[in-house]
Order: sequence, then structure tokens, then C-alpha cells
Amino acid sequence: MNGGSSGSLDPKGPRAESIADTWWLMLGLGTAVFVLFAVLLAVGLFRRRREGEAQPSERRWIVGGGVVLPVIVLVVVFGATIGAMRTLAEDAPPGALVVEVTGHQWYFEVGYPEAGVTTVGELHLPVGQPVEFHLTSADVIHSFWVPELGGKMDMLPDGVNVLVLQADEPGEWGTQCAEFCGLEHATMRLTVVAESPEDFAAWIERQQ
Ligand SMILES: [Cu+2]
Repeated sequence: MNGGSSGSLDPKGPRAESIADTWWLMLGLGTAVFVLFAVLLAVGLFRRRREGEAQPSERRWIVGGGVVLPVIVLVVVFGATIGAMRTLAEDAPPGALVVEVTGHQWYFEVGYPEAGVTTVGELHLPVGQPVEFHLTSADVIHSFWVPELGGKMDMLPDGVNVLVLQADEPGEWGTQCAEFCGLEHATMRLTVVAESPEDFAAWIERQQ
């Protein structure tokens, strides 16, 4: 990818952070459960049963490892997922910057309706504020994804999907269409530039 992309595990905004946190939680829990059961398995394999020794209740292990532990892990992951989904679904405040992104075979058209500016393949946004993206397509289904800022969303030819993203620090990231959309899909790139509100205003002025 161009622009030194660092991916969804290097979040640059609150929404991307909630996704990355959920990912790390799931990895941590999965690793802990795996290690626990690997140790128990090893203990079970190498421990010799002594003749005539009373066997501990097997039912305790089956209920604990097969029911109680999975229920605890799934409830924790469920709660974290609901929390992340609520963060992602938050609306932008009234008066937030609106950016219209339209997928074409094979380029991104980026419009700033308030400023009357349109660009191709390059998206600028000011840091520190939620930006409301209106996503649509002029032809087939495309997909909009800036991993450093948040979740992925489809761009559909028959409607507008709204996605709110926020960057907390300046940066430049490369991304591309995330849905196979024809022969030149792989060349459908987008450069995303997050900059201070002053730099953003100056950039808009230059485009005008
Ligand atoms: Cu596409």
C-alpha cells in the first residue's frame, strides 16, 4: 500500500481504537485458554495413575472446562463487542464536516459539498473531530475502508451508507477498494491525509 499504511492494529482514532481493543481482548483470551488447556493436557499425559488411587471427579473438569469457562469467555467477548459496536454507531454531532465518497470503476471520487470541492483518489480530513462520510457508488459495489480510522463499509449503487470516522493525529495512509469490483480493482487506490484543521482549511482553499 502507498503512504506508509500501518493497518487496523495501529489505530489513529477512537473508532479504530475500539475495534483494535476488541481484537486484542479476543487474542488475549484465546491465548490464555489455549495455554491453560495445553498445560492440562500435558499434565494429563505425563502423570501416571497410581494403582488403586481414587480418580478425581471427571465431571468437574467437563463442566468447568466445557461449560463454565466458555460461557465466561463468550460473555466477556459479547460485552466488549457490544461496547465497540455502540462506539462505531455513534452519529456525528450536528454541523460535522460531510464528505461524499463515490466509488467508480476504478477510482474514488471525493466531494466536499459545503466547499464545492471535488477530488479524485485523495481524501483530506481535519484531525480531532468526527467526520461524516456519505458513501455511494456510480456503478458496481465497492467498499470503503481506512484501517487506521475505523470499520469497513460497502459503497452501494442504489443508496448512501453513512460512516463516521475520526482521526486523532495527523498522518497519511494509503488504502484501496475493499471489494472486488472488476478487472482494475487492485488499482483503485485512495490516499488519506489527516491534518490539522488549519492545514485542512488551507488545502480546501487551494482546491477552490
Ligand atoms: Cu472498487
